Amino acid sequence: MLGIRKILMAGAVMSSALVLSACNLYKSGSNTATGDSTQNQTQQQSTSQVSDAVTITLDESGFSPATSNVNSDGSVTWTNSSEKNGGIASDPHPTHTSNQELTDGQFVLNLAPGASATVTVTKKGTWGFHDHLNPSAKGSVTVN
Ligand SMILES: [Cu+2]
Repeated sequence: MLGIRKILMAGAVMSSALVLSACNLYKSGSNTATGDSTQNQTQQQSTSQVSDAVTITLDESGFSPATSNVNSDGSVTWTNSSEKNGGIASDPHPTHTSNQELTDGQFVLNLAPGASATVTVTKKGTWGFHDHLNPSAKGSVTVN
């Protein structure tokens, strides 16, 4: 008789512990989800706003923004703000076969200092690009 009571009590303690931990799991789970979605919204506003036209500037420190989002059928305007010639090229260097829409179908889109050029992009995906004359300068544009 005593043995059965002990087992029953142990069962009661265990099930209340389970309820408590389930409660905590639920609470921390929902807190985490809220934090994540707030963070994602902030990131989207700062780095991945989708628009019909983006301008990507090349200067001595590389491309800015290094990543951007544009709608399919939108445009990318390349601006060379550096004091050197720029050679906009689709990845991968040196074959440039990924997406030459970025360079208006050309192997390299040459930009003199101060020059700019606008191209139309239609192929959806994330496309890497670089400066063919300085391949360590790179970035990507996502076409949505
Ligand atoms: Cu290249």
